This record gives sequence, C-alpha cells and structure tokens, in this order.
Amino acid sequence: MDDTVTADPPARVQPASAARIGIGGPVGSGKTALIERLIPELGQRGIECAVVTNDLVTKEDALRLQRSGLISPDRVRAVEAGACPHTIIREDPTLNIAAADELSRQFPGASVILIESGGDNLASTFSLDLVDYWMFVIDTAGGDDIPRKRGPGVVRSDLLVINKTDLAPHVDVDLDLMQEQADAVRSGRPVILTNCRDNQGITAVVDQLCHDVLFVDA
Ligand SMILES: Nc1nc2c(ncn2[C@@H]2O[C@H](COP(=O)(O)OP(=O)(O)OP(=O)(O)O)[C@@H](O)[C@H]2O)c(=O)[nH]1
Ligand SMILES: [Mg+2]
Repeated sequence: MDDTVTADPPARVQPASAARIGIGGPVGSGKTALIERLIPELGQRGIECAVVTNDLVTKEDALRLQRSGLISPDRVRAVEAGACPHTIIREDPTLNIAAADELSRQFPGASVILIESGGDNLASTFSLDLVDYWMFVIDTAGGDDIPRKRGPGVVRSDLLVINKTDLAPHVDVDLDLMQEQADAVRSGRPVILTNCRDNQGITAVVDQLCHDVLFVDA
C-alpha cells in the first residue's frame, strides 16, 4: 500500500505588494523635486516604482512627472484633492487607495508606490490605511524655526527631510542647528538633509527607505 501522504499543492507565491510611501510637507518644499531624484536612484538599484500625485484642482505635478522622461507616463496617476489636501490622505483616503491599488494591479513588478500629498501645512499627516511609511519634507527657506514648532509632520513622520540645503546661507539658516533641533523633537527617528537641485542626500534617503520599508540591503 502506498502510504505516501500527498501534500497539498504549495500555495501560489504572491508577489509582495508594493510598499506605499507617503511624501507630505508644506507647499513648495520640494516634494515633487524629491520624487524626481528618487526615481532614478531607485531604478539604479533595480527597484521599480509608480507615483500618485495629489494637487488641489489640477494635475500639474502628475503632468510634470509624466513629461520628465524619468518614468513611464502610465505609471503616474493624479488625484485631485479639492480644497483640503490633508482630507484625502488622512480622513478619507479612498481615492488615493484606489489609485495605488490600480497601479499595483497594472504594474505588479513595482515595489514602491510614492504618494505625494498636495502641499499643505505643518499639521498634515498620512492615514496608515493609505501608506506603510511616510516622509515629511520641509525646506531651509521655510525657516529654521520649523522644527521647534513641533508640527505633527515634523515630529511623527517616519523620515524628516530638510531640503534646499543650498539655500541655507542665503536665508541665514544654521543647518547644524536646524538638524539638531529636528533631532531633539523626533525621539530618534531619522532626519536627512537634501539638496534636490544638486542631487545631494538622495542616496541617504534611498538607503533609509531600503532599510526601513523595503527591507533590502542598501
Ligand atoms: N534651490 C533649491 N530649489 C529647490 C530644491 N528642491 C526644489 N526646489 C525648487 O523649489 C520649487 C518647488 O519645488 P517642488 O518640487 O515643486 O515643491 P513641492 O513641494 O512639490 O510643491 P507643491 O506640490 O506645490 O506643494 C521649485 O522651483 C524647485 O525647483 C532644492 O533643493 N534647492
Ligand atoms: Mg509637488
């Protein structure tokens, strides 16, 4: 008698779903500029991505990325936020979840979906129903007192990016002090300085994402 136990066929291996990474921050701090720098750096490491943008009543940022030549235009979706950009990333993120789901279905090889919030104030945060991880982007020209003001984005984001370091000397910002004050309110969560104009600090951001959210060696 054949007493071999026939095992159930192995469950189909599901591709790990794409990590959803939110990018929030005040108007003009450099969220889209950061995405423009992250896409090639991720690509060099073999990490495919797709992008969801949120603008108030236009598709400006999506069009900018689609025309950039950095990413296939069909990997970029625009969500129009209407009057309150934070509402659709926090209170009711349904539209953003639908856009990210659609990109995941269409591009199963994508490991990362970057979700740019519409530019908002220091209080904006992401719903954890929408993202696995979120960055908050501020810039030196917004003032070195921003970390001291302890807004939720500065304090609670997984990664704080202080962009436009090139402008610091022109706006009398002491970068070391700004970083020190940011560190002081973040209970050990990371802070990275970037200059998206000259592509500085981007490697450090991608290293951090690889370590914290993609779980691949940097
Ligand atoms: N000097 C300098 N300018 C930058 C840097 N990063 C972005 N900018 C400029 O800052 C302006 C705003 O950048 P965006 O990337 O559009 O900012 P954003 O946060 O996406 O803006 P919204 O989506 O409108 O909230 C643009 O003119 C960028 O060229 C930087 O590191 N240094
Ligand atoms: Mg933008």
